[in-house]
Amino acid sequence: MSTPSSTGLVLRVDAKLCHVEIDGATRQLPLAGKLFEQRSHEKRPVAVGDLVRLDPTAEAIEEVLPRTSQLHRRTAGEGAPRAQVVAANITHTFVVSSCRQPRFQPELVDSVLAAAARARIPATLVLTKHDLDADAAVEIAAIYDRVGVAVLMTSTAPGRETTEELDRLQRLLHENRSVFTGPSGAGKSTLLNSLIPGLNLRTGSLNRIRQGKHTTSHTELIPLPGGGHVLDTPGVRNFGLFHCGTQELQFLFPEIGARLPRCAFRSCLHTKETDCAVRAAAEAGEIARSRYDSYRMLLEDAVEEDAE
Ligand SMILES: Nc1nc2c(ncn2[C@@H]2O[C@H](COP(=O)(O)OP(=O)(O)OP(=O)(O)O)[C@@H](O)[C@H]2O)c(=O)[nH]1
Ligand SMILES: [Mg+2]
Ligand SMILES: [Zn+2]
Repeated sequence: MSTPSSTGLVLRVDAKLCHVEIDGATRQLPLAGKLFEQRSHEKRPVAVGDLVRLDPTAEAIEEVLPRTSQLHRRTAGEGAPRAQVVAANITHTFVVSSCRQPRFQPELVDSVLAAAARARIPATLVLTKHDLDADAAVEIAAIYDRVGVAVLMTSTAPGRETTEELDRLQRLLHENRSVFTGPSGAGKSTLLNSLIPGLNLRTGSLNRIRQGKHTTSHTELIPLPGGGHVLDTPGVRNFGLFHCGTQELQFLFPEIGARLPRCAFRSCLHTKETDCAVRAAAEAGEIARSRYDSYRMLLEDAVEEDAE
């Protein structure tokens, strides 16, 4: 005899209710008050991808089960910074960014890659809109290739599809529970629509994107026919690292951490110090300028973190 299960999978989190999949059906449930009482550095007690347990009445979420992974970012608001869990229990992060329209944003891409590395979640950079500027796409791809990041170049423009890379992406999607994250207008929802038959996510127009309007407004977990799950997320402008000090940060950029032993000082942060192997490599073009600049940007928060 089977009893109704009391464990569900969170598909979407709204202001008051969570959409939860239980026994194949979707229900909208509130969070039990006690979840808000637990002191936490997290902005919300539950995230998309969480497994949750219901209370005895089966009318509210009572407990969030331990996560196997979480991708989180720092949110600046009033008071101390908090962590926003973008996706829970995922096995792959896709950082999706266009090579053009909107412009490629290395600082954002590098921040997400660093956050994924920190959470030990494998990551792939998806460079979209290859049809708009193939040369730029290849140039960007080379930067990431050199530091061991997997890159897929895609185009979903009719007649200009990068079929092989889209097939590879589709295979990865079926093998994983993944998240798509990146700037607004990168083409996250468009890609998912093209890869998943029958999916009809809303996608944006360039005019709206230029006005800074997001199209996807909620993170949504989408079960894929044929296996796997994917989380489509609203575009982000920045992706700060939560509670990450300077010693940890440099190892999130493999090309920087690897050169530390050759710096004159073991405490070198690779900014103004003399005999710095990292700065020398950046000046010689062995470390991409954009990667070094992203590191410098994240270092500002990390220095503050050290001081706390
Ligand atoms: N030329 C070209 N345009 C594309 C491609 N992929 C997406 N677009 C266009 O880019 C625009 C934005 O696409 P969306 O899929 O809405 O972007 P998004 O990343 O989901 O944006 P948010 O939901 O706001 O985060 C749309 O006008 C798409 O048609 C592509 O491969 N080539
Ligand atoms: Mg979208
Ligand atoms: Zn150094």
